[in-house]
Order: sequence, then structure tokens, then C-alpha cells
Amino acid sequence: MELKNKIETIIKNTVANSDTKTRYREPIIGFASTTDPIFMEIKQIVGFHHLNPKEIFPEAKTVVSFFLPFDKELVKQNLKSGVVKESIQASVDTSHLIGEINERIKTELAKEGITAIVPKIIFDYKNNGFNVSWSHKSAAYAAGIGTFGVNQMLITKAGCAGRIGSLLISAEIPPTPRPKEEFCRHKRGEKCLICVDRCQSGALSSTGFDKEKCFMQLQEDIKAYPELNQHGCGKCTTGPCTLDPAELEEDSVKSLTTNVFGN
Ligand code: B12
Ligand code: SF4
Ligand code: SF4
Repeated sequence: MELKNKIETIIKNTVANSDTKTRYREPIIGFASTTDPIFMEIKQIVGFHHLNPKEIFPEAKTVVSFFLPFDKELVKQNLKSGVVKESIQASVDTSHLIGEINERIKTELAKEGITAIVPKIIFDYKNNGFNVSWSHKSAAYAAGIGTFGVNQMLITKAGCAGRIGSLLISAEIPPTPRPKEEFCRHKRGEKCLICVDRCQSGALSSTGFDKEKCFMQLQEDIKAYPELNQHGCGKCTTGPCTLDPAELEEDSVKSLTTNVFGN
């Protein structure tokens, strides 16, 4: 099987066969060449602490990026205000699932003499603030999976409610062309900013993002389910970039929120 298909099949099958409480829609997968000048651009945008693929793994030829979109019923549950346990559970489950996908890719590719490396990411707020050496969002952008929204998330054609994984591999796969369209309604000049409206901490505005405020909200929410010890919230992912306007108009959804489309 062609390498690209092989990797896509591993990701899709692992998600389809997972027994997690959290359910998913079909993963979105993309590839970028490690020689793409976009990685130098990303360094300049994110900061010099952000590493190029070849600084992490000199033999790397391709960046593999995948987004695991949550089932829409879960996204709708998160329209409720306050802490939604299922959203925290989704972060826990998806982190494990991404780990499982990475391990399967590493094992299967090793059989063909191809090395796959998962960038080591340490989020250490106390010592490094929000700086990490590898950004999945930026890698996903480079791999043509989506565009950045006002909500600061990477928005794909399956929305932005979900999580991203990425790996560096020693074989070449043709790059995925980056989308020409803008997935954020506000950024393409349409009326929206629902994410700003839904952000209960006031972290999001039409012009920026206060990471501290968001972090404080997430830390506060953790206290509701300390046994899960994970970030939840993600109310900023429940807008029309994830749910179709018709889904946001459903009666069951209307009863959960009063602010969507001014209802
Ligand atoms: C630190 C961190 C946080 C911090 C800071 C967030 C931040 N924006 O940096 C806090 C704790 C606040 C946080 C909150 C959340 N996070 Co967080 N977080 C991370 C982490 C560990 C690093 C983020 C990072 O790379 N920051 C540095 C840069 C990329 O961020 P930035 O400077 O804000 O980027 C902006 C610009 O620089 C620019 N940009 C960046 N790269 C590029 C490249 C190009 C070419 C261009 C043009 C622009 C551009 O656009 C970006 C958005 O405006 C990643 C995991 C990882 N290692 O990637 C998860 C991650 C970003 N978080 C994620 C999620 C889901 C969340 C939460 C919903 C909580 C939760 N349930 O986990 C909230 C959402 C908050 C929000 N609206 O963004 C997901 C995002 C999924 C997605 N669809 O984008 C990630 C990727 C985890 C994962 N494995 O999926 N997070
Ligand atoms: S809710 Fe609207 S403004 Fe916010 S990121 Fe999604 S499309 Fe953009
Ligand atoms: S995760 Fe919650 S607090 Fe953070 S920006 Fe999104 S809606 Fe606001």
C-alpha cells in the first residue's frame, strides 16, 4: 500500500475502533514537506523557541498532521454554560487516542525501515509560560488542514472542536495543498464572533486573545472534576465553524443557549 494511504488507514481505523466514551467524526489528515519555507515563517510568528522539523529530527522529510473531530452531539452538549464533564473527558480520551495512533504509526513504519518521531512537547507554565517547542496548530496549518480562527483555534473543514496530533517521518509524501478558502466566518468578512460571545472568561475578543484569562478559567474548571485532571471548556469551538447554522437553530440546541444568532 502507498505510504500516504497506509498512514491515513492507521489513523482512521484506530479512531473507528476506539472504545473511548468520546465519539469522533472522520479524521482530517494532511502532510507537509520539512523543507517548506512555512516552517521558518512559523518560527518568526510563534517565536524562536519553536523548532523546525529538522531541528527535532534531522532526517525528517515529512510532517504528518491529523485532527480528530469530536462527534457533533458532544459539541452540542458543550453549548450548556458551566463545566461540561463530557468535554473534559473528551480531552482525556483524545490525548490517549493520539498516543495510540502515534505508536501504531511508529510500529508499522518501522517495518518498512521508516522512522517516525513524535515531537516531545512539555507545557510548563511555571517555567516557560505558554511557550512550547512544537505547535500542533502551526504544523496542521502547514500541512493544509485548516486556517486560524478568531477563536485562535485551527479550523478544519470538520470544524475546530477536537484535538490535533503530529509526527515527523523519514520518508517523503507529497504535500497537501493549503486551503484557498478561509474557514472563519468573521475573517472572511461575514457576521459572526459567536466564539467571543460564548467565551465566559472574557479571554477572547475580535482582535486578540488573553491566554492568561483562558488558562485561569481552565484551571478553575478542573476543580469540578479533579479526578480527570484535564482542561475542558472549549465553548469557543461551538460556533458555526463547527456546527452548521441549521444545527445551531435546532430546538434542543436553542434551549441550551440564548445567545446564538440573537435567539
Ligand atoms: C499552550 C497551550 C494552551 C494555552 C495557550 C493557548 C495558545 N493559543 O497558545 C492555554 C492553556 C490557554 C490553552 C487553551 C486551550 N487549548 Co491549548 N494548547 C496549548 C499547546 C500546549 C501549545 C499552544 C501553542 O502552540 N502556542 C503557540 C502558538 C501556536 O500559539 P499562538 O501564538 O497563540 O498562535 C497564534 C499566532 O501565533 C498565529 N500562528 C501560529 N502559527 C502560525 C502559522 C502561520 C503560518 C500563521 C499565518 C499564523 C500562525 O495564529 C495562532 C492563533 O491565532 C497546544 C499543544 C501543542 N503543543 O501544540 C494546545 C492546543 C493548542 N490546545 C488546544 C485546545 C483544544 C485548547 C482548549 C480548547 C482547552 C482544551 N480543552 O484543551 C483551549 C482553547 C483556547 C483557545 N481559544 O485557543 C488544541 C487546539 C486544537 C485546535 N483545533 O486548534 C491544541 C493543539 C492541543 C491538541 N493536541 O489538540 N492551550
Ligand atoms: S465562531 Fe465565528 S468568528 Fe469565531 S472562530 Fe468560529 S467562525 Fe470565526
Ligand atoms: S477555552 Fe473557554 S475560556 Fe478559553 S478561550 Fe475558549 S471559551 Fe474562552
